[in-house]
Amino acid sequence: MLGHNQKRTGAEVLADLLAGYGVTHVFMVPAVLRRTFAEMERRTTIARVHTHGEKSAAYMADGYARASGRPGVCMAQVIGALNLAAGLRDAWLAHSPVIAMTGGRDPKTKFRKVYQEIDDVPAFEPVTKMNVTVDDVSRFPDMIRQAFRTATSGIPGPVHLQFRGNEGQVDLDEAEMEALVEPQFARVPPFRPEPEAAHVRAALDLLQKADRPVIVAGGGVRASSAGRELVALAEALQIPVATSLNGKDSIPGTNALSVGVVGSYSRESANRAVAAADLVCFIGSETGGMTTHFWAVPKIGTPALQIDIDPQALGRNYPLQASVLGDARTVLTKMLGQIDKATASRRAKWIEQVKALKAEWAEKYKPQLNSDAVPIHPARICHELTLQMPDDAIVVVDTGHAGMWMGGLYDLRTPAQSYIRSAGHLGWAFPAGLGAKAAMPDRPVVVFTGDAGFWYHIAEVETAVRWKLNSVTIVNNNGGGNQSKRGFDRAYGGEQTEKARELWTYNPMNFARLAEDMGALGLRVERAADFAPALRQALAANRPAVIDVATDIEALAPVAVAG
Ligand SMILES: Cc1ncc(C[n+]2csc(CCOP(=O)(O)OP(=O)(O)O)c2C)c(N)n1
Ligand SMILES: [Mg+2]
Repeated sequence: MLGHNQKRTGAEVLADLLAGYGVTHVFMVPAVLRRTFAEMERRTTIARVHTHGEKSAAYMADGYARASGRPGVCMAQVIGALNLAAGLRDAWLAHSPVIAMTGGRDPKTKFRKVYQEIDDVPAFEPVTKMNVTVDDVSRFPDMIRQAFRTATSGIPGPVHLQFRGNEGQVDLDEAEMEALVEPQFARVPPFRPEPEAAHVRAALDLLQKADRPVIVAGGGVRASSAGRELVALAEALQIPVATSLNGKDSIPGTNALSVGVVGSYSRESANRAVAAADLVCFIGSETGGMTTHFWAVPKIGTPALQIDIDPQALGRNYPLQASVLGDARTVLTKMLGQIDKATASRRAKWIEQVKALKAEWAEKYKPQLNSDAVPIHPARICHELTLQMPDDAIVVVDTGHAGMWMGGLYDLRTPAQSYIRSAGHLGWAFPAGLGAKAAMPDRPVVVFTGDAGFWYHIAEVETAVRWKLNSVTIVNNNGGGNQSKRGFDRAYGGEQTEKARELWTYNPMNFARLAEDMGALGLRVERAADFAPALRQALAANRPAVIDVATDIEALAPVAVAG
């Protein structure tokens, strides 16, 4: 059929395809696709990073994908498949293009109680855009192409391929195959769908006529790399910009029009500005619970318009006065081509009002941001990071208080800085940071996590050292999962008992010492003034670094305001 009659193994073809799509690392726990790994060594330069758990392998692939826009690949044999599936959940929530490969059932042995086997496929269903079995080796090329196409196109997201055989031994089989690559799907976005001109016009008219508009930029803006166009439009028309946590790096926090992250893990000035708006323009946002503080900010019924690549997102939670279907950057570019800058002046009063909201926030948090307290106040770390972060850093943030502290109090200073965050899973950030560093070795990667978050995958410090994945991990070490403090106070009807602390506190731990024992640089910081020099030392270390910061267990992150 292909005119050369040459048979090739699945392993050869899979190795060639992955290399052809530009994959530089795969993350896995063996044993899966062993022959493919041998072919990778022979035929490619792909690094085969074996980790201490399948979930962290999935998080590494996710961090790799979010930092670079290129699909991240992770793998597990049949017994590890559900551990891998668990790790795809954050990628699913954050729309990250992860390709998961597992070993799976062989028709010869299924239903015979073969060792380690269950039917894993259904478990991947809720966390993937495509969930398929590859039972015959001749299907390797088309299924791999479909995996890259699906992971990167439309709203990106994870996919799962289950290869026949508990270790995917179908890769040993031979067939006439060609390792044809479609480079378009090697990164996000493969397409930039054009909007309808009339829809762009209608949306722009609304924005230009509004007296108090706000833009809410979501993860779709970063997926489309539309930050520059977003800032250009906001500046030309004088429209304040709030972001979701996923969209935080679409506008530097230091920009005069940036009001911060809106929603639940947010900044007061953002919630106040969005609540006071007479028109909210959502761009690349799901308008989900987290970004809208469970649909309280803005209130449902606030005049809204929406720009999105997904028709099903348009109007899901807010009735719309206009909607534009298309790629964010393309839509914003079209708008910029026909704006009337003169309309900006009608918003002068609004801009003054927003400035006052920002100043009020800055004044209120000044003492925390500059605190010299011992143990250290976490807000001070956020402020130091705003000041000290390298201009091209990738910042990777865990959830819980870490997400609240950094989402609300940390500011990116340059358009070249990136920000990615756990979409809900505690423990995501440290392994995701290793994946980010694998994908973008020339950029500094700085992780911010709590101690409970760091405990999850602490064994991966050894992986980081082994693979020279030189991220810097800052552990906000308060000796417990203190986001739980408020919840347990409530559960005990006011104030929890001393004994209740056993539900959320840990033994004191020096993570710097543990990190050193595993071969990383470990630095312990107990006074705020020592943090900046430690960060500089860690960034220059040329090996993975863990900065263990002793912080105040009583410090509680700011809670969201409803307006
Ligand atoms: C997989 C998972 N399990 C449980 C939670 C609930 N949770 C959110 S924050 C948190 C504690 C966080 O502790 P730590 O990382 O030390 O940060 P801190 O709040 O102390 O700053 C927990 C248990 C979660 N988000 N994800
Ligand atoms: Mg903690």
